[in-house]
Amino acid sequence: MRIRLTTLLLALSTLLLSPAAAAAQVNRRALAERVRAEFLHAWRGYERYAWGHDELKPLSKTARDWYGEPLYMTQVDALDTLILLGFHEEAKRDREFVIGHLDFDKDIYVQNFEITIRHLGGLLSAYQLTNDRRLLRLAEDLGKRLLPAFDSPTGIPYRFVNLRTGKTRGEVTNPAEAGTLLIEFGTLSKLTGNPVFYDKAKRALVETYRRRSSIGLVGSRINVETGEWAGKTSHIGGGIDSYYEYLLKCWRLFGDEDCRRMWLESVAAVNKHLADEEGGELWYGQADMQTGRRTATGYGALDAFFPAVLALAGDTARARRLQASSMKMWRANGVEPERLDYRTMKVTSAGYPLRPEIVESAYYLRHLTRDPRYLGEGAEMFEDFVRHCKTEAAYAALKNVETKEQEDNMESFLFAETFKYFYLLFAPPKALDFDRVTFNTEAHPIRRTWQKPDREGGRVSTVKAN
Ligand code: DMJ
Repeated sequence: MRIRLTTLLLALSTLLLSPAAAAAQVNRRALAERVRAEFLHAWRGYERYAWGHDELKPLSKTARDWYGEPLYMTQVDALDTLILLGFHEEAKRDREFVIGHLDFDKDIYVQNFEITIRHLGGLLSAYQLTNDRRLLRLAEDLGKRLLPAFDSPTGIPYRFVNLRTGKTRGEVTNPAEAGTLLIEFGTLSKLTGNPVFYDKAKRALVETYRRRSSIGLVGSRINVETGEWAGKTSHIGGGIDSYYEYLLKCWRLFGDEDCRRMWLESVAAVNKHLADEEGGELWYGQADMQTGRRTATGYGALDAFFPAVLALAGDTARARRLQASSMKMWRANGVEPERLDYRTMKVTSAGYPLRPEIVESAYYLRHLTRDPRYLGEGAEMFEDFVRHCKTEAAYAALKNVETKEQEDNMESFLFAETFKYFYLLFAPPKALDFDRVTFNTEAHPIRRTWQKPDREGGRVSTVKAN
């Protein structure tokens, strides 16, 4: 009842007041506390029904392991959020469990990208927050086991690698999986003093970029053995998204000037060929990577990361406009779908797997513009999120945002990202110093605890972009 009343008041104030005035009604402290309470509800469910497994299935109250045996996906992904939200007892218990049980010496093929952003990112971030060197040792062991993935003729990594044997699989990958590794591998190099991690991950990023078309766009799928594109549709959504994110962020985190150049050229091409004006609104659609010809007008929950990246790069004007479009997408059904056609606003993929990107963008925009409207958006989304996704045991994905039917699925990024970004949006700035961290794509904050780049133009590795 309390939730319904709050929702009603919020909806009324949004209707009657300007966005800024509506946002002024947001009680940030109370909302931050509510986020903590909801996080704890979901965490307790995980502890009770799935402790020691990768994920909780929130409707059947059973557990799921990605690879048949657990790699403690949720426990690693959630650790820094437990710390940042101040759940110290739970964090300690989780950390000791991970250190006591996580062993990467397993005869399983793991997806290099997913394990890098969740495990490597999670372990490195938790190490920086706790100074517990056992976490760094786990990260280093994992990093070494993932290295064979990069042993392709092009240096672009295979998608899967066996953690014990180093054998690889999956020769057709995409820019996101190839290019979303440098924050984690680069940080591992900085913290261990071993440059091999930085060099391999940077080469993968550079080799992907090198294969951009003459108009500066990358495609959707690439063969790591031949370097040929196997899918020539360009966009900013899933499969490419975080490739752009890491070009920008690796410049920010490492001062790598090659990343700066690659980012600036790439974002110019994206803004020229993928940005679309539709009825006075800004969207980003699909285009042929070679000609720039528009091929589709799809936008979705994953694309909604882009306002955060644009804002971080200083382009708040475009970031604001795109966030307004993302909010239109959210409001059309009271929760965003995986994908819609922005010309017709028809949903083309109806699920909501608890994704964080739109909240992440509200958080970045709030921090970088100080505009209270983004608090109002966050409050509105949080009410919807709780109303539709909360279950007796935890939180559940939605199978269909139009019917709000739930699905027996709760990905670990709920803890790593969605709750973290909601919390940081409402919490006082001292909860985490935005300007001193760079979030990896799984929202694991990394601090530059190593020396600033030297006078060699910020060159931090032997790999150069051309
Ligand atoms: C996360 O694993 C990461 O944010 C990734 O970059 C995209 N997909 C999910 C969240 O939606």
